[in-house]
Amino acid sequence: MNDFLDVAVQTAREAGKLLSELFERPHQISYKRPLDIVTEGDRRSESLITERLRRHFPDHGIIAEEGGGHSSNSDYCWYVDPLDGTTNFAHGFPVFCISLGLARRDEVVVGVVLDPTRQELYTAERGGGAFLNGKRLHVSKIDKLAEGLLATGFPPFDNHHELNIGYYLRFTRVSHGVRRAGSAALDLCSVASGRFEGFWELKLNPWDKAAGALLVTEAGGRITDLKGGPFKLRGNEIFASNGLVHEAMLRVFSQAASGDLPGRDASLVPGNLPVD
Ligand code: 2AM
Ligand code: CA
Repeated sequence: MNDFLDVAVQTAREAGKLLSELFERPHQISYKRPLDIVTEGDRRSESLITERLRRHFPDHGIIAEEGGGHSSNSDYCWYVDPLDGTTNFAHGFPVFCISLGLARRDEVVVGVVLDPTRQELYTAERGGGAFLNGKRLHVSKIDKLAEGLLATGFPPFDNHHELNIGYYLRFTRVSHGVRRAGSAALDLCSVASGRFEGFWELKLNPWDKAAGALLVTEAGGRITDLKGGPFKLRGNEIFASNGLVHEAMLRVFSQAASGDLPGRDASLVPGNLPVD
């Protein structure tokens, strides 16, 4: 397993160097479909990563966001996000990462996430703990939702926006706030490192969450779907927390789903805001 982790770390570092160089230059943006962008960074990082993984593990499968992967009969498959946070990268907002997860028969066994801006390397092996730059990670000890900092995301091409805005509104009212920084893999790492108490998102792909999900569980956190059922790598929903605020957050999802959303307050319209 060490070899898998070592190659993933080395590969992520090389891709991180490439993305850092490209980040300093003007970006050429193309559209996969309306609102869904891709940059030279996504493509070149993916070519580099898939080339390295193929060279070291020729029989492993690779599923990569920009389509550079290949299937195989092996039990092992790499989930590659060569640039998580593409929209941030394209706009010069320095919150993006590389995410590499190795699954054995759909169970993630190795996870590596590199934030090249902060030089933060997150690593995990199943059963071996989670680490940030070599230092052991633990989820936070905050056990009250009212004292928690949360995160979510809104993929640009998502017909669940309205549902998630309902959750966003509710959680904003009952916590220290809900961040929406634009990289699901980094959000999951922030749950693992104790910066966030919880994170959820409705429509992610396996490459966004494979590595981060392992980081969270290896740091002592909990991952389910939004109803508390088992997390599925190929499923739509992900809800990760430090475990301590999990049940309280599940209650909020269930209240919101049953239609118990906060009502509109007529006084809260522009030009008519209350003065403190
Ligand atoms: P990306 O930057 O690799 O595309 C933000 O909420 C999260 O959603 C990011 O992790 C982002 O990953 C992901 N995302 C962006 N576009 C998406 C799409 N069209 N479908 C699903 N997820 C997407
Ligand atoms: Ca991506």
